[in-house]
Amino acid sequence: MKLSTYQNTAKEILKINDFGGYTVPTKGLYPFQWNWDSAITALGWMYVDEKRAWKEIEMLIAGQWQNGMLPHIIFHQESDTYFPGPDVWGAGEKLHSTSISQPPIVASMMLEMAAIATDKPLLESKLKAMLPAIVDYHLWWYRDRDPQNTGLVSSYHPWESGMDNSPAWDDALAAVPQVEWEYQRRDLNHVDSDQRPHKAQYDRYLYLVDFFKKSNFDPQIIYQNCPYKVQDIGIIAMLYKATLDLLTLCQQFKIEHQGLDQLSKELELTEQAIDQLWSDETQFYHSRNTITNELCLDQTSAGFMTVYAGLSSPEKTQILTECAQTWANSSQYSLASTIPSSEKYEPQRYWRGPIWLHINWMIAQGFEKSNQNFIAEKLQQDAKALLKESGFFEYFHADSGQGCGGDNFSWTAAIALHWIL
Ligand code: 2M8
Repeated sequence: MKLSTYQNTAKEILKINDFGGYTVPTKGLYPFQWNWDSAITALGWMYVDEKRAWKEIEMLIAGQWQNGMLPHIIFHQESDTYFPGPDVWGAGEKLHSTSISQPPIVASMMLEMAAIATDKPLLESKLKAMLPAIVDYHLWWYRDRDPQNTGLVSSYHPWESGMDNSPAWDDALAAVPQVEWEYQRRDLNHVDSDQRPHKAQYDRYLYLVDFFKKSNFDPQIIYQNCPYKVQDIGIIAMLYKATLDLLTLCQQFKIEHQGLDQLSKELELTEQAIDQLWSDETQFYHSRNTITNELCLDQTSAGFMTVYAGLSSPEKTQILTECAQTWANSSQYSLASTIPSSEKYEPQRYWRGPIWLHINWMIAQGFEKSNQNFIAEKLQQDAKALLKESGFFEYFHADSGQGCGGDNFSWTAAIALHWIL
């Protein structure tokens, strides 16, 4: 098939998932607006219609809470194909939403969008209108999720990490009680159960959702009593990178906001604290369960986000480069989301092994900037092969290359347009 045919398919996918200003990740399985999906998808829209691309982020900001949080899901309209929906979350202000966030990459995507924008007046007016809200969003992360100024924000739910059933959360999640009420999952109507999380995990995901509601979404109560609190290396690194990118945009477009100095200080705090998440034993960066104060010693691709963020020192980047090489060569396609030598590696099960192309892209950027082009190239080549062999799936089996999860997936289409094709 010709390159232009793939590009047209990617553009068509964005159009069929367009619900009028926001894009669903894929129809049926995920019928609402997801935070980091939308940020990536906006970048894809730049190759179709720039005005529509900025609209995607406007719709995300439309769901912003007064405290600055941009929710993980905005329930713009009803749907009975997904669970848990707005009734279970019982949250939201101007719009129904969830009460947690997701990896804060929107500022980084806006910087990428600014770099390729051809309509400069549109770019300038949109950034001037939207950047203050994004600054508020970052301030929310640092204020509500790091009240003790450790430099390392906490996540309160595996769904907040975006890497839902990653082995990194196994122990932290096992300590969360399970709901006892009956419920009906809808994801299994769309996807094989061996590609999705287990019931034991859903029982706990739902307990946390209930806990937030019973705590009236009060940040202090949640900070003190949440049975799941993790300093997620992925979120911390992506937040750091996005804060740098946000400050760059604010400077470039002369945005004034009284919180900008605060953001610069937060960057320094994270730089000073990041090595607390390095393990000498595994020679890798990990998340930390702040309830037990233990590192989550599983090796997942989230650890490489420190390279993407420019947070790892040259020495550690060298160690991570060697690690990435072995890791990439241990499955048929790279980069598996869990190290294939782990006994927890499952090449088809969601965030426990499969390949996610947006993650490949971010990790590749990190290694490219560190002059480790061979890894960046391998990730890009494998992404291209997966796309050509299997199509625009949500994620891919790391050994067989089979497309897994939902088909016609928005972030896969967006990353294809921006990086792969
Ligand atoms: C997946 O997560 C949702 C919950 O947020 C789910 O499984 O129901 C994750 O892959 C997440 O990272 C992603 O944003 C979302 C929509 O694509 O699906």
